[in-house]
Amino acid sequence: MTAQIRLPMKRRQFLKNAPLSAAGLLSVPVFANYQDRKDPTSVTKSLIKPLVVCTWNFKNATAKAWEILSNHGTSLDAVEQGVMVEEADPTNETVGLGGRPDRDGNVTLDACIMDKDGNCGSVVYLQNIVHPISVARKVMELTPHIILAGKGAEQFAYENGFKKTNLLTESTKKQYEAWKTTSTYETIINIENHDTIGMLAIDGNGDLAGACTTSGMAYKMAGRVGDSPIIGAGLFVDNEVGGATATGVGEEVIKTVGSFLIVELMRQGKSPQEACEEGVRRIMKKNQGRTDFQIGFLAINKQGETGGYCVHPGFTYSQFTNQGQTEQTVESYYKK
Ligand code: SD4
Repeated sequence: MTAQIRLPMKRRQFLKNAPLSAAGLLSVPVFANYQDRKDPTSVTKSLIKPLVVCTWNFKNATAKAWEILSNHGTSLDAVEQGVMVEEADPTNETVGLGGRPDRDGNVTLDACIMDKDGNCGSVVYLQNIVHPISVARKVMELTPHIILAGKGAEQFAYENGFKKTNLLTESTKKQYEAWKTTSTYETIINIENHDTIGMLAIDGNGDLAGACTTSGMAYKMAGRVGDSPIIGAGLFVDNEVGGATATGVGEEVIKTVGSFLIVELMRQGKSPQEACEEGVRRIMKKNQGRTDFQIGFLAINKQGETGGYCVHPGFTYSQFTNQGQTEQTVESYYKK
């Protein structure tokens, strides 16, 4: 049995493009038998399902994932095929084809995927392959390992039928040539508006999966690996509790093992929103007064509640449920 409630102010999130929200007020379906979060692992059923969310407003990606979920597909297939939409989009300059290169001009990709049983696969520093997420899935399913790096990952990809592709586009090549003439390397806040895609889904069976894929920080040092392919940092899923993913300056996310932290906070009873806020606060505590970086966390719990929080205003996420597709703008540690 479902009922509609209005969320308290603190938990309210703001909807853009929310065709089903009335008069600008967010309401979400909740259920009469909603369980106490104090023991989230006792919840064996997802109450809002299917559900998919991803970092930023990647509507096409959540639409693709929703197509799979609404046709009784698994959350694993949904997150893989969902993020593949962005990997294949040459205009997304932080993911896959058309991703910005490192400072030597090479596009190097990081990705990981995690399923309902806690299995995971990851590729780091992968070149010349449009869909690192699918290579990561194959690492998970076909090898005794979890992470393959660089040349070994690329070789494994070719052995599994992936084609060699030049990932540098005319646009990213031009930008790189311009950057070389002007810049010494430093991280500039929101230089790339951090459009890494991290996606979390619950399928019709109530099972969770997640995927995260990126070309990393633009003009990074050759060999640099960020948080996105590191299980527990850029992504973590525990089918008993929930999942979390991150976007932004990966070094800071790795230092707190951010996504794992958020899932563990949810295990202790926090809502996804509260857990994301605590995750950002932990990072800011270690970086007191520092304003020159962005991080956004996104989380869902087993019940299908969602939440997000970021350092600076501007982080949004896309959501698709049987109530339709929305873009949610999350609150931030620093206000405008
Ligand atoms: C990284 N977290 O490599 C990624 C960057 C990112 O959009 O989110 N870019 O550190």
